[in-house]
Amino acid sequence: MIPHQIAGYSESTTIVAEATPQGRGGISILRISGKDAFNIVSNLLDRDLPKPNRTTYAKLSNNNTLDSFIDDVMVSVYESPRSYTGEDVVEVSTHGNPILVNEALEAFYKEGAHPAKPGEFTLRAFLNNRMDLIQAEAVSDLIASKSKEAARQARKQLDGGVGKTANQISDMMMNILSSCELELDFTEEDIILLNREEKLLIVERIINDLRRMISGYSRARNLRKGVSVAIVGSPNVGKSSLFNILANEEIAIVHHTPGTTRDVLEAVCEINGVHFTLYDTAGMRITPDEIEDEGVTRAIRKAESADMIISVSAPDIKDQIIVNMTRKTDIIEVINKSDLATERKEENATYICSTDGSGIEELKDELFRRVVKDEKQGQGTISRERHYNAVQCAIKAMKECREDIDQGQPEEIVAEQLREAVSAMDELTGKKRLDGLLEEIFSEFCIGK
Ligand SMILES: Nc1nc2c(ncn2[C@@H]2O[C@H](COP(=O)(O)OP(=O)(O)OP(=O)(O)O)[C@@H](O)[C@H]2O)c(=O)[nH]1
Ligand SMILES: [Mg+2]
Repeated sequence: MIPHQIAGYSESTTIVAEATPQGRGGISILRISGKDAFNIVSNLLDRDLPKPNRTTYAKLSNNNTLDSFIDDVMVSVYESPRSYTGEDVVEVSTHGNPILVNEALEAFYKEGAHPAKPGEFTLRAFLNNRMDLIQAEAVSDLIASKSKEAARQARKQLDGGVGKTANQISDMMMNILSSCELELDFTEEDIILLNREEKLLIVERIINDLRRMISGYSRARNLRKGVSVAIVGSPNVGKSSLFNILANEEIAIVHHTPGTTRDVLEAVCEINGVHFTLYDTAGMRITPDEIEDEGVTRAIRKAESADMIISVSAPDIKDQIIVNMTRKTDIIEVINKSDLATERKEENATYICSTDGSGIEELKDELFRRVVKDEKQGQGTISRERHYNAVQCAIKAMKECREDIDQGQPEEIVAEQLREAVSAMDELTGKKRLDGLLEEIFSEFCIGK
């Protein structure tokens, strides 16, 4: 964990950690960052460090022991400020063996390096203005992404487009704000830098730009987090059969006895690069069987918490439950056993047959379509609730600001709303550091990043 008081966080230490996953492999990379990085590493090598942005072969030894040789290594040097963290950084590649890595780490500790905490390298990059907070989050998202589209989105976010858009909007806010403040300072002299119409025009533009920023949010959030889908319906409609097809694996027991599934079963699948987590559930009915009844309770709970529901019915099953959730959830109506249907009269339903697989591709397309909706993936797309809330807060302040200008309210009142909007944008990019926020964001990281 990052120290509680980020404000008092000390960057004066030199930190080290394994940047590659722990375990055996081709190579392991140890990353050292801080003002003593060059000294610490060069004390343990049989030759000088290479020039910045170069790599050299060397022997790494632990000076303090008799049998001091550790490994043949490759050493890369990045000089401040042109490094990941903005500090002096050295990366040492050893053979990929945890024993060697630990020996090398111990040697670096002895020379004065401290073990890095999760996300501490990226935290330093942020504190040294190598990236804004949204980019730092994108690093974490990129590492954690579970699907191709999620990785692509995080990669795009890492380019800093969102932060740039936020700063441009913030500049426009500042433009009106400084005009208001100057007018306040020179009330006697009747100075007007931006007239009412000009201010309103800029405010309108800001509101539009902010709206554009959040327009792709739900799509981006779904791509980032993946989408949970509960398959629900009456017993025997073929929920487990459908679950197995989508999961591409025989996970659930399929049987003609109603009430076969009781536990909630989980599987993942990727559709067009989007990550879905599927849940098969017990058929919903009133039952005297205590165990099955508990299954039904769990099915309802899962249906309530899932992002999306596939509500399955079948032509041969009477008394089918109708899923009517109080919460606004995407419900996809599916009619299974289309081979038994004499006609297809439900226009809004997707007809499938789990025994021969027909209609499954259409259902997958529908799932994908519901996730991406009609939203376009823009440059300035935000992907976290934190981003969304900050932009919403700025929109609210700007709308009030528009009203105040419109009604000819005093400059102090207009300025107050503008300050609030600027502050929301600063929270978004991390210029304003909120208590606990950095800790929360960076503790999601793995060690070595
Ligand atoms: N004709 C036909 N039978 C199907 C189809 N899909 C499933 N079945 C049959 O319907 C029966 C029930 O299938 P399941 O997948 O176990 O149904 P379920 O909804 O999971 O049932 P519970 O777990 O009891 O709630 C099995 O005998 C399946 O072989 C289909 O598309 N056509
Ligand atoms: Mg089942």
